[in-house]
Amino acid sequence: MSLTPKEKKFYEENGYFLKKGLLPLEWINEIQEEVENIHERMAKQPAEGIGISWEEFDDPDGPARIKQLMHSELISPTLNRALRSDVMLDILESLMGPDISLYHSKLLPKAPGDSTAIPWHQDYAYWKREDNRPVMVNCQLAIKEATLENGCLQFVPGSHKRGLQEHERHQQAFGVFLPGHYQEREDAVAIEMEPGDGVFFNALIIHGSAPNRSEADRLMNTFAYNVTGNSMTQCREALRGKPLES
Ligand SMILES: O=C(O)CCC(=O)C(=O)O
Repeated sequence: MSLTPKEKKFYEENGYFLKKGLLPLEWINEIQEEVENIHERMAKQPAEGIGISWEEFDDPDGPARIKQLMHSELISPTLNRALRSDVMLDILESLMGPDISLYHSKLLPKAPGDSTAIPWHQDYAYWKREDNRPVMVNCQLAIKEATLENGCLQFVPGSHKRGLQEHERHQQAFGVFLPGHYQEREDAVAIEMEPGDGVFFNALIIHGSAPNRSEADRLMNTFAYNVTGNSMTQCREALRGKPLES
């Protein structure tokens, strides 16, 4: 399942591309089962090898809610299967060439709450080093429905062509962001998704998301991929193409 020339052109011009029905619903059901009660389970006993950032709500007695769970492939065998599947790698190959490495996989539950917006940012602001280029590609997979109400991803189409902009830097999850944090932007488009859809996006596109104003978790997973060798510290595992050099 590679991209058609028209789909690829859309990605190149806009900096993102939404692939409807990227993964079969059976896989999505399995992922949903594997991450069931994830907040409670990880609060009790975090799994080995993962990293969690918790939401910071005003009520200190409220239940602990995960904002971001890094290395989610370690807690979900189906996410691990999905990130290396031919479906995923064939699309990535058409966007970034054959030398594909995993950079990370992270679960983004986004609990309901006023403070759960993700500020506008470009991912390359986190990843830039002297020895790399912004050739990374992300895929955000919908595990549950994503809507504007529950805080789906929003992109500023074409903003990847403007280069890397100056970001503010704070010591917290999603602490690198453009001036103004999150506010509605007229030039942004909301990417509403159904379970199984995946949106691919460029490391330089400006994106963010509104707070979750619904009653339930939004549930997404972002897989970040790098071109193998484009800064070794930013490749976790070669998935296709050249093996990682030691
Ligand atoms: O999940 C979101 O709403 C934003 C995620 C994001 O910005 C990212 O993974 O870079």
